[in-house]
Amino acid sequence: MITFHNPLHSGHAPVHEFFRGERVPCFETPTRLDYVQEALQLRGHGLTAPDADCRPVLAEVHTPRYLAFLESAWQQWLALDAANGDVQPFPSVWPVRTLRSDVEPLNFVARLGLYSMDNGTPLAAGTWAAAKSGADAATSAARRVAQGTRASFCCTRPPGHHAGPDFMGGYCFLNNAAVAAQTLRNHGAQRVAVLDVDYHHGNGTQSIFYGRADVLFVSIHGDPRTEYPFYLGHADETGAGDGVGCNVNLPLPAGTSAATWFDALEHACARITGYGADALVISLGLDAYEGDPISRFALASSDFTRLGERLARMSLPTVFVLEGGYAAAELGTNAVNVLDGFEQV
Ligand code: SP5
Ligand code: ZN
Repeated sequence: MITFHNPLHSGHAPVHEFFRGERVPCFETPTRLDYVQEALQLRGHGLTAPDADCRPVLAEVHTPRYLAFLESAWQQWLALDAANGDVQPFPSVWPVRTLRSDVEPLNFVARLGLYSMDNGTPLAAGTWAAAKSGADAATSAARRVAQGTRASFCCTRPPGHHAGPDFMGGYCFLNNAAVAAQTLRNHGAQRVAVLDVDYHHGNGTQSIFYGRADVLFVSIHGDPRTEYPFYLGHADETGAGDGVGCNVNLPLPAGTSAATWFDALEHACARITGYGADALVISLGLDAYEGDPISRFALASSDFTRLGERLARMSLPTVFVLEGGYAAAELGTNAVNVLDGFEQV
């Protein structure tokens, strides 16, 4: 499968995140992508450099002030104190209910809180360049499919599906799947479906398209009553305004078996068929894997082959976009199993 990689991903290499108030090593590491690229090459998939600029489409899925903040966030951090080059910035205050988010504070950490949904998404020196280059790869992958290629894979990190119109979160900065979906729309697809199979609900993608009828968002994920991102992803979120009926959440309890997960996948596929999508974007998180260190579904590596086979039977032009998956050593096998399963049908 034609695979667009992200040549700048390793510049995004924060060291630690927080778990229950303590610093722990980051789960979302450059090593993850090394494993995926190694598996791709071993199994005969080449790596192609991005050949499109995401800028125009980025402006269709994120707000100008968020993009302006993110692009210069690291320089803003260094401007506070030159010694900050060795320190990761984290937000410490957020504009929750009753507080104003329309006025940008002059204080950097307050701005960081304005544009973040959590304190689990550390910035590093190369974050913007890595995220931008990843969105270029997503644009490139979608264009290739719009030009008639059956399927493509955007092999990138940091992931994207938690990033909303104007915020980062859940290790995500720019929403690569939304960029891919919008690119397909801009190149002739009338109706695009995004199917999110990451363990965590794709709150950012949902929010970006929630009021639109031209993009269907369908997600299978851990029940947000117990699983991150907690505050979105319930079954009663079905879209708003023009987008009523174009959002489908299929939350499953932590501990759900592969058999039950595949039942939900059948339901998801039926909804996509019923919608009449003419192109498909897969938010391909591999953290539904039984060995994932931060997730609690039970898919085996062989189940990812089955997933790819089932997606191929949708018979839609398909763009795969890498999201989460933190069992790094198995990530390559699991991701490429999906792609090979797809191509074997
Ligand atoms: C793209 C994606 O998969 N983002 C996931 C973000 C999850 N952030 C919360 C991580 C919580 C880590 N909990 C550690 C439990 C260790 N036992
Ligand atoms: Zn995830």
